[in-house]
Amino acid sequence: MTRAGFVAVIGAPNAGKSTLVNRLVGTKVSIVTQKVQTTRFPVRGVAMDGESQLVLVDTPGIFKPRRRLDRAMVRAAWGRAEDADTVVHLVDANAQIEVAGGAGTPADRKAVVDVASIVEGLKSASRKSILALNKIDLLRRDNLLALTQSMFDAGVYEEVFMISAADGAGVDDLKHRLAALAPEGPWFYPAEQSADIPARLLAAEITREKVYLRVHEELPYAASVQTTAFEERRDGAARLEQTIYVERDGQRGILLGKNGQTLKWIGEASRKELAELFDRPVHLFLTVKVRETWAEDRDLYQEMGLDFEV
Ligand SMILES: Nc1nc2c(ncn2[C@@H]2O[C@H](COP(=O)(O)OP(=O)(O)OP(=O)(O)O)[C@@H](O)[C@H]2O)c(=O)[nH]1
Ligand SMILES: [Mg+2]
Repeated sequence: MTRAGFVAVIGAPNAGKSTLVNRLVGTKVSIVTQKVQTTRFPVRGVAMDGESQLVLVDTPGIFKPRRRLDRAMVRAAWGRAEDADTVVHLVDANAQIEVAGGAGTPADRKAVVDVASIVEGLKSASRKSILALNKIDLLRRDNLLALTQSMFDAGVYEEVFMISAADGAGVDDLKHRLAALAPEGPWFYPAEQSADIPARLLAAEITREKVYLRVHEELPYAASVQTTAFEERRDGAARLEQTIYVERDGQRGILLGKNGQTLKWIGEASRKELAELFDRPVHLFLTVKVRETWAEDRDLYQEMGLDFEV
């Protein structure tokens, strides 16, 4: 008898959701950076565990949204949680413990507030979920006991796992448990498929990841990437054209860098990874355009599978 289930991984921004989904799947399906709000739309990865198939749904971080795009992201995350057979609430345990001990960065304190609001959300939706305390490679195990206890007291979790998505500790245990919880039924995808994201969208994501990695300040939130052409050439190579949209002229300058060096680095890093991913030579052509209102562009939301009206 086969099993197949949808597992939504939700959590505050930067908790490590995409890192966890990639690790469970065993390949990169969703981009990862050190910045919050990296993931902008739900991404599906597929993992097999014995006769069980897990469709892992990586979601955007849940936080207090302001802009239209933020609202759409948060809405999408809760929507996927609602639809899933199992919800994993992933928490950056290190941030929680730092703040509880009176330390922590402003980002850690923000994460604590976001986690509290997610617990409230789960409560009001009467949604039982699995708590996964992440980033345990950064802390001592005895520090985790108090955190586990206090989070369990919220009454919204059925079980707890302590993991490191980064080094893989505890991830197999979590995977086996998720596989056992999957409902009986036929698989949704062929066993060898690991991702379900259109190639041009994935290609745009890889370039956006390089933008985030290279340009650290406020610019990432002001940037978006679109693949405008994707051609298979006769010689077996792929030829891609992408546009990076930014909101202001100054941001265009930052992205280009001196003599175009920054953009060149981004293009080269992305091209290399795309060649590996698509297993063929890639020719990548990047253009930077200023479009103050890209985040108000209906088509973009449709492409990302997000609701425009939220
Ligand atoms: N030390 C450590 N770092 C981790 C772990 N898991 C993720 N990270 C790091 O945490 C940062 C955020 O990881 P992501 O996977 O992008 O987090 P996310 O929850 O998907 O973030 P958003 O998409 O912005 O909501 C990255 O720098 C990761 O390398 C972990 O287990 N240990
Ligand atoms: Mg993410």
